Amino acid sequence: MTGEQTPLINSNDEYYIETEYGSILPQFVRKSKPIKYMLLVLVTGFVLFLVYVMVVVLPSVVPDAVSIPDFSMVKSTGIYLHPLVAEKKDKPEDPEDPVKIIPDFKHLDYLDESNPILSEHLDKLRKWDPNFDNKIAKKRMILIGDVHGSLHELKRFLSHVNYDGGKEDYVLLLGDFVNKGPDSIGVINYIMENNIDCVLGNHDLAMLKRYIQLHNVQAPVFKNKNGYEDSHLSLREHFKFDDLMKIAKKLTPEHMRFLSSLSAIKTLGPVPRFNNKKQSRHAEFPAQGYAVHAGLMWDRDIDNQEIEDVTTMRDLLPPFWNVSTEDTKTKIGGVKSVPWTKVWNEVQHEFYSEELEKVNDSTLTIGSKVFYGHAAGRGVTLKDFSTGLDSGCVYGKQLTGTIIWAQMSSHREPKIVYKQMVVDINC
Ligand SMILES: [Mn+2]
Repeated sequence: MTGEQTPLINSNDEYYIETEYGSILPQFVRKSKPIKYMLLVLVTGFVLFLVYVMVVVLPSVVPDAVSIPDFSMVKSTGIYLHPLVAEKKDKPEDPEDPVKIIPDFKHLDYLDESNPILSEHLDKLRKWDPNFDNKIAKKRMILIGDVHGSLHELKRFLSHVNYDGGKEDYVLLLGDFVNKGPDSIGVINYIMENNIDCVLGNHDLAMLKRYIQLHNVQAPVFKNKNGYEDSHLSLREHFKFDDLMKIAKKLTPEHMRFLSSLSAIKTLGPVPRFNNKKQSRHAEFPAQGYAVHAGLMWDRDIDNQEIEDVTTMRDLLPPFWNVSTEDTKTKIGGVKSVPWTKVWNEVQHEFYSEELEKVNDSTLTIGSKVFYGHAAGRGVTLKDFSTGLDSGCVYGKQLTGTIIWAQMSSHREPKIVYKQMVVDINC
């Protein structure tokens, strides 16, 4: 026998163990039994560690599944805009004119409670909103169009408007904060860490549907105040492993707790509107404000909207304009669909003229104004009773938002006015 023989055959042979060429183990190991046993223990330990990593550690890299509670269709922002003192200007200026430069909100103080015009205004708000006393005072509200995973641009926008992290500012994203862009999970983390609120868009819901499929949890329903349920999130199709599925796979229980707290529609309280086509002057009466991703149906009240409409609609179909569509090129009987905002504004203008006849001392708002995203193809669209803010940041265009606040006007008679200015950054 020589050392060249196959070691497997002779592995227990004393001769083999003594041979210089027959083993990969160095001589001092071969000669010492304790060292051999120690080596055996080490190898066994390593194998057990590998098994532990594969069975226990690796599966926990995909976060735990949590069940998704039912959603509220409509929620309040929980804040109100406490009117601010009038800005000090070098020359007198009509306070109802549009604002072009972002005011220095840090140095604009809240109006003092002792001001009689303020207490009259707060009384009106109290009568108008039964939940007013539970609301938190803020200086301004900032609504932002579709972010679509553009974390860097969202941060740049917020620094451009000097966002204070939520102390006296309230920020609301108008849905579709995920998908298409580079860092959807980064956006969700950022909005959770920086007190930013959102309404749900069609892409956000599409992500939740994939989460439901991935973890096989029960699909939640959207609940209206009147108990009406719309089970839009139940799965009607089987999703492949697409980009949204990759995002859904990374959602942690903390992400899910945050996402579950969101609604499809937010009530904003009084918001300014304009009284001419040029948007050059604010109207005398503000409107009741709503935030939603796509739009609202004009023919039903806020507690009877449906999740599919409010997260996907762009147009309304002829002949009765009471059916929504996402496609802006639909024709029925040769008649084209129209933007939902066209019908909405006509209906609100008609209502406005009727209500103007009935104005009394407690009148706070007339009509309803909607802030929405979802329509990058149409870009920023300012109408009396609607403001569209999706300007296609993820397509390299702009990220657009609007700042809304209330302040004392000293022009002509002193009164509280609501103001709105549009701000954008290049993406
Ligand atoms: Mn959308």
